[in-house]
Amino acid sequence: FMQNGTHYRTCHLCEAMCGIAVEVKGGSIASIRGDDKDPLSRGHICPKAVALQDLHEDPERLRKPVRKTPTGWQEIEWDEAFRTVAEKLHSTRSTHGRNSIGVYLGNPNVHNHGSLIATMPFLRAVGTQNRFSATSNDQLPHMLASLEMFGHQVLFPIPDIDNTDLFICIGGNPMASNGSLMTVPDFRGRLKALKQRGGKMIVVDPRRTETAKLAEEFHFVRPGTDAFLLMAMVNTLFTDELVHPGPAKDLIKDLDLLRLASLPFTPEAVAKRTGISAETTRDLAHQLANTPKAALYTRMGTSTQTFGSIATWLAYCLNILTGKLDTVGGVMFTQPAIDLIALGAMSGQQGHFGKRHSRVKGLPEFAGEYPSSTMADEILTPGEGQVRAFVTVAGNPVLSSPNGRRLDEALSGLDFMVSVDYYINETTRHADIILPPTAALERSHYDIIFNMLAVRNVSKYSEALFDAGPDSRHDWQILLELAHRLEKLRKGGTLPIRSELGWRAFRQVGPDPIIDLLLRTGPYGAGTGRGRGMVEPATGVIMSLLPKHHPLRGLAKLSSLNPQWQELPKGLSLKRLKEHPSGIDLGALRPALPNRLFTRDGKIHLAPRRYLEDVERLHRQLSAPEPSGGLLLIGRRHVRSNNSWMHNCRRLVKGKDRCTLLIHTHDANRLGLQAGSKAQISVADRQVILSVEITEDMMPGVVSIPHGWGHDRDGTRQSTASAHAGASINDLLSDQDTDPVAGTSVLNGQPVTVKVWQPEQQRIPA
Ligand SMILES: Nc1nc2c(c(=O)[nH]1)N[C@H]1C(S)=C(S)[C@@H](COP(=O)(O)OP(=O)(O)OC[C@H]3O[C@@H](n4cnc5c(=O)[nH]c(N)nc54)[C@H](O)[C@@H]3O)O[C@H]1N2
Ligand SMILES: Nc1nc2c(c(=O)[nH]1)N[C@H]1C(S)=C(S)[C@@H](COP(=O)(O)OP(=O)(O)OC[C@H]3O[C@@H](n4cnc5c(=O)[nH]c(N)nc54)[C@H](O)[C@@H]3O)O[C@H]1N2
Ligand code: SF4
Ligand SMILES: [Mo]
Repeated sequence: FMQNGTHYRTCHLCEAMCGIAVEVKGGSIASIRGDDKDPLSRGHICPKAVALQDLHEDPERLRKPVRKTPTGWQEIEWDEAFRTVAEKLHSTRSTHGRNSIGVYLGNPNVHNHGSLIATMPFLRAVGTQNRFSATSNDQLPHMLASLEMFGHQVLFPIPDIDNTDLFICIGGNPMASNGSLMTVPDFRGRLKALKQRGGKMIVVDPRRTETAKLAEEFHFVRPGTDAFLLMAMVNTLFTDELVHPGPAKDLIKDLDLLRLASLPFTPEAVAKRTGISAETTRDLAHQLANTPKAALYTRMGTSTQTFGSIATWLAYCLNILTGKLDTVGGVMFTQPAIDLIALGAMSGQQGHFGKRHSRVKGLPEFAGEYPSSTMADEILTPGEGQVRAFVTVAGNPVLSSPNGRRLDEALSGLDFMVSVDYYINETTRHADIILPPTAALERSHYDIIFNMLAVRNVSKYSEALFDAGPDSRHDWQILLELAHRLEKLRKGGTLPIRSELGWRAFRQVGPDPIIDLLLRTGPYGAGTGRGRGMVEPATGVIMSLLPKHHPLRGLAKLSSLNPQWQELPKGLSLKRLKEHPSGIDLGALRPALPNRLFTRDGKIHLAPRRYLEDVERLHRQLSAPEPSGGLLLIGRRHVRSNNSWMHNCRRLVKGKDRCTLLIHTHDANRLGLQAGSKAQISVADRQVILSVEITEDMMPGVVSIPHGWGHDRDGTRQSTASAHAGASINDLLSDQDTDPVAGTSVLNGQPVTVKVWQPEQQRIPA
C-alpha cells in the first residue's frame, strides 16, 4: 500500500475534476480535502469526495468475479470467469451472428482512461453493431450539433465563465451537478467572482433550482418548450437587427435559412407555449446581444426532451449570431493537452450519424451507437439480429434508461449476460457473471474527456493511491483479456505472432504509456524523439493493435497539425506531470477559429437540413391546441448523489429522504396531497409511489423526481442503498418517446398523473 502521507489526486466522480489531497495513515485513508494547489479547482470539493473512501472500503464492493448459481452468487477465479465469458460470447456470435451480442457502456467509463483506451479493441473484438451507452440519455444533442455545425462531434463551445459578464443558464443546475459539458469546479466561487466584476446570471428552468436562487434573474419555462423560446430569441435578433456574428462573421453560412426558419416564431406567438412573456423573451435576446462578454449555456433539461436537438442547435446559433463564439468571455473551444478533437480529425474520424438504423425501430446510430431507449426492443423482439447476449460495462441502464421495468424484464430473459462492475445492483443482478474491476484509488487517473470540456486548460496525472492486489484486475485489463480471448476464438485458437505480441505488450505496459505518447505529441508536448525519456518503448507495438484507420495511428504528424500550437507552452510528458502532482496550468481558454473548424467547406453551418425538417414539427406544435390535463414530469440532481451508484455510501444518503415528488402548492392543494404523504404517480400502466414535498420552487403544473433511485428490487447486494430505496423515475418514463432528430430519450416533459396513494385499493406491481 501507499506510504503514509498526503497524496494528490483528481476526484473522478463527476465532471468537475476537483483536485483532492488524501491523507493516508497506517495504510488507510484518514482524510480527504480539497487541493489548494490544483490550478482548476483551487481547493474546492463537494460532499461526494468522501465517497471515494467509502467506495474503497465498502465490504459489499465485489473483489472477485462471481457467478450466478441456483443457490446464489459464488466467487470464481479470474481465469475461469474469463474463459466462460469468452466462450459464451463466442458461441452466441457463432450461432446467431455478431449482432446477437449487445453492449452497453455506462457513464463511469468516461472517467477512466484505461477503460476508454481498452474499449476500442474490446468493441472491435465483439464486433457487434448493437452498441448503446448513456450518451443517448444525455449529451447526444450537443454532439450532434457540434458535428453538424462545426464538423466534429466533440468540439464543444464551453462557456468562458471566468471572464464572462452575463451567464445565461437554461436547463442546467451547476450548483447541484457541478457543471456538465462545462467542467467547472467551484461554480459558486466562480459565480461570485463574476458578480464582483459587475456581471450577472440568468436562469431559465421549470424549477427554481439551487442555481436559480443565486441568479439575478429567473424565469420558469414550461418543460419541453425551450426550442420555442430559443427560436423566438433568434427571431428577435433578426427583427431587431441584432445579428453581429463577430469573429465568426466570415465563417458562417445559411444565415438566411435560419432567419426564414425563425419567422413564424415571434415572442408573442410562443409565449403561451413557454409560459414566458414576449417582453421577457425579447429582453433575453437583447441582453445576450448587447453584453459583449456573454455566454448562453444549455444542458440536460434542454437536451433530453422532445425538442432537444432543435433547442441545442438554436443555443449554439444564438451564441454565434451575437458574436459570442470564440470570444473571450463568450463560449470558446478548449485546447486540451490530449487533443482528441485534432486526433479524430486527423484521420477523418470527426463522428458520423445515421449510417445505419436499428433493427426494430429504425432509429439512427450516432458514433456507432443506437439510442439506449431501444435496447429492450432489440432484446425482446425475435428475428434475425435479435440480441441474446449482453455486456454492460460500468452502467446501470435498468435505473438510467427510460422504461427500466421493461429493460429489467428483457435482461432477465437473455441467454447470457456479463457485467464489468463492482456492485450487484439493479442491472448486474441479471448477469451470469460479474467481473469486478479494481477500485478507483487503486489505479492511475488522467481525464482524457473532461479536459476537453474544462473552463480552463489544465493537465494532471494521478498515480494509483493504493496497490491493487495481485488477484485483482483493472477495467482495462478485463476488457483487454476478453478482447484477446474473443479474437483468438474467432481465429480458431491462435493469432499471428505479430498480433499476439501486440496484445502481450499492451497487457504488460497498460494504458499509461499511451497517455505519455498523447501528451508528448499533443499541442504542449515534449516530443517523442530519442533521448526524450519515453516511458515505454512498447508503445509502438500497442499502436499496431488499433484498427487500421484509428486516429491514434500516425501520431507523429499531429504536432504539426494546428498552426496555433506553435505558440503554446511546450514540454508536457507523463514524467513532467508526475513532478507536478497537483497538475499544470495551461492557461485560460483562447480564440481558436478558423483552425478549430472541421466541416468540409470550412464553414459553420447555421441551418443543417435535419434541424430544418424538425422545425416543421415545432411549427405544427405552435398551432396545435394547448396540451391539457396531467402534470409534466422533470428530473433533478442533488449534490450528495451521483446518478444511480453512490447510494450505498451511508454518509451521503443519511438525513432526509431525497427521492421525493416535488410539487407546487397549488397542484398539491388541488389534488389533496399533504406534505410527507404518499402520492401515486403514473403513466399508462406504469407507476411509482413517493413521498410528497410541497414547494413554491416548482413551476405550477410541473412535478420533479430525481433519477438513479429504486433500489428495492430483489437480488441486489447494496444494503445501504436498499434501505434508502426510493423509486425510479425511469420506471415511469416511456421508452417510445425519442427526440426524432437525434434519437435522444425524452427524460423531461412527459405528462404524468398524480394522485393520493390509497394503499388498500392499490396494488404495487412487484
Ligand atoms: N451531484 C451530482 N452531480 C452530477 C451528477 C449527479 O447525478 N449528481 N450527474 C453528472 C452527469 S452524468 C451529468 S450529465 C451532469 C448533468 O448536469 P446538469 O445538466 O446541470 O444536471 P441537472 O441537475 O439534471 O440539470 C438539469 C436542469 O434542467 C431542468 N429542466 C428539466 N426540464 C427542463 C426543460 O424542459 N427546460 C429547461 N430549461 N430546463 C429543464 C431541471 O429542472 C434541472 O434544473 O451532472 C453531473 N454531475
Ligand atoms: N430520468 C433520467 N434518467 C437519466 C438521467 C436523468 O437526468 N434523468 N441522467 C442520465 C445521465 S446524464 C447519465 S450519464 C446516465 C448514467 O447512467 P449509467 O451510466 O447507466 O449508470 P450509473 O448510474 O452511472 O451507473 C454506473 C455503474 O458503473 C459502476 N461503476 C462505477 N465505477 C466504475 C468503474 O470504475 N468501473 C466499472 N466497471 N464500473 C463502475 C457502478 O457500480 C454502476 O453500476 O443516467 C441517465 N439517466
Ligand atoms: S464536485 Fe465533488 S464529486 Fe465532482 S469532482 Fe469535485 S469533489 Fe468530486
Ligand atoms: Mo451524464
